[in-house]
Amino acid sequence: MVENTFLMVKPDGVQRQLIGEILQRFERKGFQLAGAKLMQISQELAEEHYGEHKGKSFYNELVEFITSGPVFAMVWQGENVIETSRQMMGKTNPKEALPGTIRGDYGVIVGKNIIHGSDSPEAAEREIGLFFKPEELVGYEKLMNSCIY
Ligand code: 3AN
Repeated sequence: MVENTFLMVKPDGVQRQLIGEILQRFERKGFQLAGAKLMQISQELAEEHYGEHKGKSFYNELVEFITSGPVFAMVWQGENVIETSRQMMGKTNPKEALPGTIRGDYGVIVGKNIIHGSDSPEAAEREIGLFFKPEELVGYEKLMNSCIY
């Protein structure tokens, strides 16, 4: 089933110039980029995006960090992209993320773990809607029977 997911290079990944590396991993895997933008997250958007973590010990740190510099927001499309992109990112804590995953290869601590990715179809729909207007996205459905599928 073709899905869309929301992925975001966090401020640490942008500052470490990992946007190209991360784009390349998802492109080479065979997923298709349906939208992308470099942006500064406002306090309001950060609080909405991370609403489920409100009240947790790391919530303030999380909001402060995600608003600390530009992020690179993306929508990726493909078969099973939500689960597969989570595997490609690796575990939340880079200490536990396997080598070969993005967090396993580039991250060290959980507070600076390079990338965000939606963890369910519901989260993907919510997060895409928070970050992108429908007219900022493209679709590849008509090309799906070409090289990859
Ligand atoms: P994931 O990003 O893998 O879905 P979540 O949703 O559990 O992980 O956590 C959201 C973000 O909160 C993580 N990407 C990480 O930056 C931060 N975070 C999670 N747990 C901790 C923690 N114990 N200490 C500091 N930051 C954390």
